[in-house]
Amino acid sequence: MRDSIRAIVAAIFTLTVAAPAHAEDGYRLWLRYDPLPAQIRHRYAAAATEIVVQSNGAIARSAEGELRRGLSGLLARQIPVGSSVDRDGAIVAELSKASLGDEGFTIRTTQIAGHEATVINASNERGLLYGAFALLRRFQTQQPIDHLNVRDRPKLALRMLDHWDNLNGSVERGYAGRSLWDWRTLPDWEDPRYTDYARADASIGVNGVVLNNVNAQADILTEPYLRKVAALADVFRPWAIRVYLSARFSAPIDIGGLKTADPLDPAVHAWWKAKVDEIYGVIPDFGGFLVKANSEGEPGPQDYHRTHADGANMLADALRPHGGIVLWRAFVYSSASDDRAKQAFDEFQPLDGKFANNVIVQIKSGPIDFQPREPFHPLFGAMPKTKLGMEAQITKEYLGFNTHLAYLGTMWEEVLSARTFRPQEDSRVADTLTAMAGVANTGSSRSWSGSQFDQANWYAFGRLAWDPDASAKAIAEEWTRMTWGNDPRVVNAILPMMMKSRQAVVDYMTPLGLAHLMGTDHHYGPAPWVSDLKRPEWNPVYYHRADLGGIGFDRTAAGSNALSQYAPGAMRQFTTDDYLLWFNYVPWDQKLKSGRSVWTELVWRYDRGVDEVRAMQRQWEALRGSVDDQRFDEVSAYLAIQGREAKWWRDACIAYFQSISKHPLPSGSAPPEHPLSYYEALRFPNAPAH
Ligand code: GCW
Repeated sequence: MRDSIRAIVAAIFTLTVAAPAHAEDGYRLWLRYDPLPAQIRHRYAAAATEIVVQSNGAIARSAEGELRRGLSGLLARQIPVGSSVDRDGAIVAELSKASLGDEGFTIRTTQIAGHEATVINASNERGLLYGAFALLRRFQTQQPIDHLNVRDRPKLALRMLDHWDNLNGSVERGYAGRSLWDWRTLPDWEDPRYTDYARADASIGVNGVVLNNVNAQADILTEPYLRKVAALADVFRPWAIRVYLSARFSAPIDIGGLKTADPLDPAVHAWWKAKVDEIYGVIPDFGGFLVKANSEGEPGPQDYHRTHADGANMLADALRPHGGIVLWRAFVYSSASDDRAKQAFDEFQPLDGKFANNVIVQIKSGPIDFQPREPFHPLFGAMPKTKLGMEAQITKEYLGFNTHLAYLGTMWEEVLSARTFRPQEDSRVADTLTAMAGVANTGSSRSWSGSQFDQANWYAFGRLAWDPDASAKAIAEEWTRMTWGNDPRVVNAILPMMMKSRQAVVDYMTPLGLAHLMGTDHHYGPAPWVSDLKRPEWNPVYYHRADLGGIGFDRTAAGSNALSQYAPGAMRQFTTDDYLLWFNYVPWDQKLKSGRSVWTELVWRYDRGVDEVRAMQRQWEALRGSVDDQRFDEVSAYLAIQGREAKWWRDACIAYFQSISKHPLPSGSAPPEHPLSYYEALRFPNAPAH
């Protein structure tokens, strides 16, 4: 009897004391605001006694609410909101006459009305909002908050998330559940989750959101949908976020009853103008259109023998009176080109100077398609008279979906800091940009991104779009502290895992500059052997070109000469073995800088990738008990999946390449678990999101 009472008491104790206040499912992202340790709270206490936001707009109210929510949580007491400074330790946000830029801010420790205060200043409320999040971040990461003299502003004007969300609720290449937008219940029901989404975006500086897939349905432009879009725009506006839509180029035919979508046809022009006017009637701050045209079967101006510029400028004309813009994608390829990697450059570079000034040409980070490693896209720096944006893929279509831990900050840093050598000798990719757009990895999953660590990629994208010169490592540390806590043991374990993770994926999927070896269509798992697809550039064999003599795609002057699309100075960056097989066809026995032959190096790198995942599994296991069980278990399980799939990639690719190279495995390297035929026979009809 006594034992059972004790058991009940113990159970109640566990429930009331040990259970976390929140389900640890990752919903709160990096905006957790759990109480800081007591001694840290004590240190901060005198500097956060009240909140005074002296501006009346909706964005200022967002800033005030977030400061209150954040500081009250972190400091474990209600911080009052006042209308004037009447004690030491106020946190003040107010507009200033100083010109701090459209979205910039300062945070300074100073005196107001004889009281010590921390003051956020900005030229408008957007700056106040970003300043509020920046200040909260200091608390969250336990940085000093005295003697502050911070000045910051975004380096890029446009920091966008592109959602590849379909109107039926599915998400193309989305691995985090269904679309966040419930088109069926909008505009009547504004799910509170829309606000949480906007808060998260605002906290990292995202200021534009494309709601629908670039493979667009024209229906989004019809009146019922526009009212739904307007409802979302209303939710996002107080968080300084504008709404954009993907526009289907054939919309005048699809929903407008016209016979053509020819951009030079006056009726088409008039249709778009009227449509745009209608949109601004319901969404006065509508951002503009994103367009995928003449790409993967989408309609476009080339259907009428017009150029990309003709198409983009026609839409830009309609948007200009309202201040809207066109984001025109440069992701084009076809079987006509002898090398897919060259086509976008060949089509777009000659159009430099032909695009209207409210058009941004949106270019994928690399010349093919978001592969684990690509050289930077040669268009960066090559269109000095055109505004350019970089499209990065946050959702991990080619890096293991949501179950592989791969921190993409390092990948984007690599591209952004790459030297283009044009238009100036010292130009880097980052210097050529007006915008960055990230293909979102969000969905209805409780963790938003479908995994705890994929949240880091959403976070890092926003922070890099704000400052393309920021360090991926510093961003990873910031995110880790906010998401997993400031315990040095935890931070010191997670940070190296993140920093090595992307190279691990490169190694176990596509080492040495290989690319596009994944299964057709669904892109799940390895299939380097596929050679029978209708279009040559859909086949993995097109990309690796392995035969008995060697492996790799010759893009030098002797081959496709894609290399010549780069400035001569830039080419030097591609002489490392990381890009070897992207640019060169090399004999299997050629010796590399490592002293190993190409064949041995290939196997060695596949092994290194698998070993790295095993190391991550051990490093994570050591954190058992140091982070909450719920998230710990999810990460453990996903790392186990990653471990299995890394080995699958390694085994299948080695089995295949060995069948081509006819070389024995280097000593010490384990033979693949199964014969090649086993891997070739695997089928995945239910792989997600294609
Ligand atoms: O990488 C490919 C994807 C397609 C995508 C396309 C694009 C939206 O596999 O799903 O379509 O790129 O970027 O347009």
